[in-house]
Amino acid sequence: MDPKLDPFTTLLDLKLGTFDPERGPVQVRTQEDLRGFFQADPPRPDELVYRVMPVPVPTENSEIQCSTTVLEPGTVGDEYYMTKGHFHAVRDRSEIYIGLAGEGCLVLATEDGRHRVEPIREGMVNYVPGGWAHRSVNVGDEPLVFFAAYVGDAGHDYATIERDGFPVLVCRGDDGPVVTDNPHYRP
Ligand code: S6P
Ligand code: ZN
Repeated sequence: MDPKLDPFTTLLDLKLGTFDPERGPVQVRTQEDLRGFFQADPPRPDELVYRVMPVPVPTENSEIQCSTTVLEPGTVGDEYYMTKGHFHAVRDRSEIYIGLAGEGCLVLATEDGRHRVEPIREGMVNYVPGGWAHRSVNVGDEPLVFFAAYVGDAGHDYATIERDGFPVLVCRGDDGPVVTDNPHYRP
């Protein structure tokens, strides 16, 4: 075959989640960007919630996309800072997360309403099978940093999550994180 890409190398800072050199534009998500994903309205709309550092490649299933995510500590209402969460647009596409720093959890859900909550910590590898929506949540006091690699043509379906939510919420309790049923799941 005639190769489509040339090889490349970048240095990943295992604590900060940054690439040197950067491979693509950093995506920034503020509280305002997450309006409708948290139960409460954003109290500080301009405040940074997370950044995604991508290593873009063609969006074809012969390629492997990867990125790091840095999710700040914080809450909106009782809910810990979290990513929007998504199904892959091509539903059966899978993904791997590797925890680099901080303390978090990965909330997963199927279209028929099953859910799982898995830990994200330094050195942990999470496998996200096709068909499972996924959202990461920072339940600690430091940034949560993880690396993700996924099938190139997976794409992202955020609209289903914005409409239906996840079956459970991860909230700050008196003695730490509490996972509760989401009263607004699939209104
Ligand atoms: C991509 C992968 C991650 C997320 C990132 C931000 O498939 O799951 O790179 O994109 O953690 O989350 P979200 O839900 O805003 O894309
Ligand atoms: Zn994904």
